[in-house]
Amino acid sequence: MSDGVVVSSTRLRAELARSLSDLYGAEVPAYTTLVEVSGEVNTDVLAARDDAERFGTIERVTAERHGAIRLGTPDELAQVARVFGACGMYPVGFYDLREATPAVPVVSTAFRPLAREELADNPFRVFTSLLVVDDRRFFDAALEAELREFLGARTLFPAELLALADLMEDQHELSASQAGRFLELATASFALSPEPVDRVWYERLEQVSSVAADIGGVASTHINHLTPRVLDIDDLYARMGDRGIEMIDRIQGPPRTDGPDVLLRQTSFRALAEPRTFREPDGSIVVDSLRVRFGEVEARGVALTPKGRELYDAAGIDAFPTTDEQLDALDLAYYGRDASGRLVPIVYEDFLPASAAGIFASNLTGDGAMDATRTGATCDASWLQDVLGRELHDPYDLYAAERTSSRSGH
Ligand code: OOG
Ligand code: NI
Repeated sequence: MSDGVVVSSTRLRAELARSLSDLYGAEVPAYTTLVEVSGEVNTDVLAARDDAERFGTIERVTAERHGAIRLGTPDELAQVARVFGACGMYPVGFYDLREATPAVPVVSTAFRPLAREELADNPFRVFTSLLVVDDRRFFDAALEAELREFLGARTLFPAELLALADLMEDQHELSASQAGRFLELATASFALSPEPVDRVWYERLEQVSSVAADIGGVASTHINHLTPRVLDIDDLYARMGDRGIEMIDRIQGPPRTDGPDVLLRQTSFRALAEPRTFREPDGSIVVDSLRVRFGEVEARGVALTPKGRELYDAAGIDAFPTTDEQLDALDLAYYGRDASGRLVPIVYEDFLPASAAGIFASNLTGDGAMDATRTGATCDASWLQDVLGRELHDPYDLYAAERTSSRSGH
């Protein structure tokens, strides 16, 4: 980026997605294979199917990534909201993964662009989880206090990064050099840290939950996975197998049908052992490994209405009609209309708690230990919104508004 040029939040988001993709590819080489195979599948689907771009242009889909990060404190979440806000990414949806099977001691949201044009330009989104340290089913009072002390002493996002983020949100632009610095600092704050991991502390947390150890056992955060989007996930699954990369045993989300693709389908390969340095109880530093980060891929379909989602959760995808017209007429899925009045599916831009829990579970090192006889801390959507210090958007409101505006000719 040369000087004299100003950088918009849209551009900053695209650059951040690219920069994190370069980082993750360097850290986890199998990710690069996944991106390559996704590109091959997308090229083939584009050549074979007239409607290949019905859920987004090939440019959007090729650049499309979602990341996942895990944080330890409300302050960290409020800070990352400013970093993502600078990139035009806002919190959408509330996911309580403590209710999943197996339960994971986090609540989550996803930062993403809201407007259709912004999603079309670059749909980068980040599934962001917050450890619930005061949930007594997982952490007793003593462990909570130690976690709070450990987490309170670390700084994930440097003050200079946060100042640049606030500047972008105030002025809606940064100079090229400010944007370059923002990207450098933001990318570094999501890189895997070379800092030694305290072995005893990490293992204590791991006994409760390996997600708790990944969050609270280390002094920084990191991208947990970065997920490309593919136009035919069944084909991708088969091709990864052919390349000798072992995927988890299934594709999560609605199985393939003859009807329109709905919601989100995902699959992943299991976390690979990565070298990490540990500090042993005697003070010595040794290189060992951890399996935390993995590769995931996703395919997206039309967003379901609350009525459609209820039907899906209760009866599965086989209960659905098989045409766009019927899905629309029965108010099961969201559609806009194009200039000639034809139905255009509104793409599902969010996540599925059951799949998210499945993704977490397929990569946990043990079951952990939860005491279900105790009660959990109440961390609901309104609590999360207070923590974020900004509106927590409801995905259904966004889809409904888009449908309305598309049909009233705006
Ligand atoms: C997040 C898991 C959720 C997805 O695609 O459903 C997720 C995590 O592992 O931190 O990314
Ligand atoms: Ni994911």
